[in-house]
Amino acid sequence: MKKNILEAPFVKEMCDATANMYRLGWDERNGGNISYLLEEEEVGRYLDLNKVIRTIPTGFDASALIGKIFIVTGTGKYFKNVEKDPECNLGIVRIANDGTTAELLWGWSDGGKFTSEFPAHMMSHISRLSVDPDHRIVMHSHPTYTIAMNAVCPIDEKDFTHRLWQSNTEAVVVFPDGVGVLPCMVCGTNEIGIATAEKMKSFRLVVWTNHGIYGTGKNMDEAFGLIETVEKTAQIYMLALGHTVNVIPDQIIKELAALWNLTPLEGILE
Ligand code: 2HA
Ligand code: ZN
Repeated sequence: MKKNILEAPFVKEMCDATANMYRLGWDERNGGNISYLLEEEEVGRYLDLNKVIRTIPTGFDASALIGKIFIVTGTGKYFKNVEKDPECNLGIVRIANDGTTAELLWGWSDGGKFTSEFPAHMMSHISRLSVDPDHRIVMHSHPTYTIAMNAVCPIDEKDFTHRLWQSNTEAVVVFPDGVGVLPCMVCGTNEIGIATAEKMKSFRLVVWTNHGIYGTGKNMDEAFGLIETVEKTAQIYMLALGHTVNVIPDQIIKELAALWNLTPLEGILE
């Protein structure tokens, strides 16, 4: 007897994350998407893993993820609606043996499919897993102040990271590894997926200029907490912009990192 999937912790986590992100104003309309790598054994308690509802072409080679199972938000779906109808707004897919097909095991009950940013998500999972075997989450969002910062800052990830570290003492402690920055690109393509995944080899956070941000982590709290800290810091930066008389000195940023045994990304601090 299989357990009720609507009570699965991973479904609840997707509902909670999307609801929180919507209420923070980060994910208007169908903005944002999340994918979460699940354990086969865990999913097997809720679903018959031999029962494929339908198959969906991925449009890229995900061979490095063959057999891996993800719960993913759907294309065109609104974060605000996930909690009240998870089975329509979410899907659980397994990457098939050909590496280019996703097998739908549950969800998208209205005939839907995964987010348009599926390439960026899957390619980012491959990159993060190559540096951290405990990695699980890729989260994409459109937080307001982070995007506003893109309008007033050069497209330079070291400079962008420095401005964040200078604005909030939490910043270097939460993301000593910095924030990767991509220029403005056409979203929903394999090209932006490849560029994002390249950054993800060294960053847990990647900004898409004039669009939004990606955060990753071992669990929902880590990915969410990274984006939340960038966005809070970006809000401080934007509120102070044009009036700034104090920024956090590099020496203090270094001491904050040292206090927590963290190594700040090189080439940023004096
Ligand atoms: O899913 O956020 O980047 C909508 C988006 C596209
Ligand atoms: Zn987006």
